[in-house]
Amino acid sequence: MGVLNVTPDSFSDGGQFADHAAAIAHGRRLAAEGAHWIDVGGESTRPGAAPVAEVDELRRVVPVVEALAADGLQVSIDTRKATVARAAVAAGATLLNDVGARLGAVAAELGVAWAAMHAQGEPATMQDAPTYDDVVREVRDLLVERAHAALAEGVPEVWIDPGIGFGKTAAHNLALLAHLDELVATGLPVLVGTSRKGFLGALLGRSDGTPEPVPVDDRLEGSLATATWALACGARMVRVHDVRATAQAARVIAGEITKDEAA
Ligand code: PMM
Repeated sequence: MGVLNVTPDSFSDGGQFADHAAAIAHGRRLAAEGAHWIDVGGESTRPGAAPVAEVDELRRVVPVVEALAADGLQVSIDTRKATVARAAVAAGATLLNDVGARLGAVAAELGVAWAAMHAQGEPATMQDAPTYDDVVREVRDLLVERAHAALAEGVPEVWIDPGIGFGKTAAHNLALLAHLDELVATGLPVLVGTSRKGFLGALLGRSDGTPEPVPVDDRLEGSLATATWALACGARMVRVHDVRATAQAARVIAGEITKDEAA
C-alpha cells in the first residue's frame, strides 16, 4: 500500500502532493513502482496535528481518488469521517482505511473493504501519555471485537492494523512488532504501517551512536527493516512511502527472486 497524502502538513511528505496534479502523478508513480493499493488521505494524523474541516478534506481527496480509480488502480481512502468515506467510495475507492476503527458500519453500508486501525486517543493529544496494562492484548482484543462486529454487519473484507505510533510509546510500538504473530494468529489479514515513523528516528539515531533522532527523510533502512519483519511475521500488507524499495524487499523474502535463480 503506497501512501499518498494530499495534505500540507503530514509528517514526512506534507506539502509535496498538496496540489491535485502532483498528487495524481505521484499515485501513478507508486502504482508503477509496485503498490497494489494507493492510500489517499486528506487529513494529517501525525502527533499534534489539528483536525481538518470536512469541506477541505473532501476538496483535497475526491478529485485524486477519482483520477486514480479511473486509471483502474485500487484506491483506499484514509479518513476518520463518514462523509469523506462516502464521497471517496462514490469516486471509486474500494477500501476504507480507518485510523479510528469506528467506521465499520459505514463500510457495511457502502459494501467496501475496511481496514480497522487501533489508536488510543486523538491525534492532537495521543502521544501525551499513552498507557496500557498489556499493549499487545489490548490492541488485539479491541481489533478482533470491532472486526467481528463489522463482519457480522456484512463488511465484505476486514483488515486489522495495530496502529504503530498512534497513542503508543516507542516501547509499545516495539512490543506490537515483536508480537505481530499474535495479530496474525487471529486469522484476520494484518496491515502494518511503520514507514518513516518517529520511533524509527529514535532507534536509528541510537544505532548510529548519536543521541539525536535521525530526520524523517533518513529513515529508509528502518522502514525497510520493519516492513520486511512485518511481512516475515505474516502481515499481508504494509503501508509505505518508499514503494519501490519495499516491493523489492518483499519480493526477496517472498522467495520470488530466489525461485527464479534456482530455475
Ligand atoms: N499511519 C498513518 C496514517 N494512516 N493508516 C494505517 N492503516 N496504518 C498506519 O500505520 C497509518 C495509517 C500516519 O502516517 P502518514 O502521516 O505518513 O500517512
